[in-house]
Amino acid sequence: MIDLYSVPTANGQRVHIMLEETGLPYEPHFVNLRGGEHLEKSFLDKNPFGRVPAIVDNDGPNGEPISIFEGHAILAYLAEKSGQLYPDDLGVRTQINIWMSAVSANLGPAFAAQFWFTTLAPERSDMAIERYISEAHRGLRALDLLLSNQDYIAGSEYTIADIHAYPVAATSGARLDGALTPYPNIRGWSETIRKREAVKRGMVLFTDAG
Ligand SMILES: N[C@@H](CCC(=O)N[C@@H](CS)C(=O)NCC(=O)O)C(=O)O
Repeated sequence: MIDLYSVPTANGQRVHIMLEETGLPYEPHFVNLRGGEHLEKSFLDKNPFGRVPAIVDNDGPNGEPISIFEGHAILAYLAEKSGQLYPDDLGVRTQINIWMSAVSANLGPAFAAQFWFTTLAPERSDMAIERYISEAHRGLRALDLLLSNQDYIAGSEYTIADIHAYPVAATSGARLDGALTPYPNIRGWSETIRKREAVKRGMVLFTDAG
């Protein structure tokens, strides 16, 4: 059994979708960030950075429990464990790794900073807000360009790279003024993914919590 520790944000949703897609049995645990649960010792034992999502696979390698954090690492682990959504072909895998890294390093942090400066910062900074909105658009433009030539991020097949990027478009992208209007290829791709039953289940997990 896998224990999932998460919240209903883009970072969490990609892991919820992946668990639903693979059909691996899991038990969901909502982490109350406002209440500081992510900074308690019991959670830091799972992720010393004190961030969700994290999973604990009680039946990990050699039958030992393993804690995993960072969405990219969790998706890769679940794909390897289940043998799904991460094709062996080196070219396809490389394309998956490029785009998962790009989403983790560029798009994800741009939206995280945009959210922080827009809604949480004690003082308003228009320069910071503009900077991170512009970085978010830069990432979305790149993804839209990629999807102008192919159905999915790694080519013709739905993979963990799509699961990694989808909530950034569906949840974080929806926060921008005009949402995804300038990105017809992301909208088309997103619409196809949205219809998957596992995606529907993953996207609503915890939405009525806390
Ligand atoms: N790079 C991490 C980002 C995780 C992250 O920033 N999670 C947020 C919630 S969406 C969090 O735990 N924030 C609490 C904090 O930073 O104190 C990932 O991809 O999993």
